[in-house]
Amino acid sequence: MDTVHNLKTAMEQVAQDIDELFDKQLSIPEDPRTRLIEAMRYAAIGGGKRLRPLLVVATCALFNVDRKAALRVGLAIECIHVYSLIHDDMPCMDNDDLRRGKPTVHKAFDDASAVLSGDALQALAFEILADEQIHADPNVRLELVKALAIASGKDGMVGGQAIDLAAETSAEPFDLPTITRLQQLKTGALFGFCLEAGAIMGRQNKDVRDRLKAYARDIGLAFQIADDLIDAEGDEAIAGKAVGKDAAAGKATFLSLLGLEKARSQATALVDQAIAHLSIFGEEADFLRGIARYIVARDH
Ligand code: GRG
Repeated sequence: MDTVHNLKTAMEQVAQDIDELFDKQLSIPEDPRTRLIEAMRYAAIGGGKRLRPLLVVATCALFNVDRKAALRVGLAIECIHVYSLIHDDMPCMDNDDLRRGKPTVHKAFDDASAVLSGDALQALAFEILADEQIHADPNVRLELVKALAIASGKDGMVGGQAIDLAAETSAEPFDLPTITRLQQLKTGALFGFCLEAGAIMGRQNKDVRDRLKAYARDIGLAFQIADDLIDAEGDEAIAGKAVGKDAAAGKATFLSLLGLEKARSQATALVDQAIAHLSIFGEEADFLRGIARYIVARDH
């Protein structure tokens, strides 16, 4: 079987495993929390590419980490990702009606359910990482909790989102270094966690961690350029979300700053560079290489 075929199978398997884990974590209680848990299930189950869990599983596989434990780490990062999508879609932020091909949580439920389901998913991420099923050694669990807190908070995703919101009231459009920093925080930090988590679970040394971090940094930027291209040229039905939003908002993006041709070649160069960081690994890193290529080739 070729790598592309293998990657597709691995993605489908991880998606199924993550759905099953969410289903177990989010059973509907017989009390008035029903609407909250239903909103969490609506957002979390049956959608998305599950790229972040896939990255965790692929990195953990390099170091022969137990797949079940790797999937639980993947579940934690997906909780953070889903919470960020729910909150980002709300009227006070991006105000979107469509996500993963269906109405956004505040549309299907209401604003309060969207806030609370996002909040509860965020808390659930840390509950999962702190649980003994992740790793027998509490130091490993603590390291994971700290890494995810940094990646998702003010020095990571939320910080990036705040810079993004600041762009709307900025007198000048943001320049390339500012957009790069914004994206490294907003989307790159969570990718960074996925690779770092694999290294933490596999108890790797600094050199290996640095290489994996460098891979994550490059695929994070390539992912964002691909996202800009989907927004500019993509199809709403395939993307599963509104497209054409950046240009309509007059937003500075990699695409608006670099132009179509340069943005495409930059994405390809970033993927090549990401793959070069994996040179210390043999064929056990082929999944990570395949994911890097997939990130720029995707249409949704
Ligand atoms: C609201 C705290 C807070 C943060 C929001 C990540 C984010 C920050 C907002 C999401 C908005 C957005 C479209 C960001 C661009 C990149 C991105 C994260 C796209 C969605 O990720 P995919 O393509 O989504 O992995 P799926 O649905 O496949 O999981």
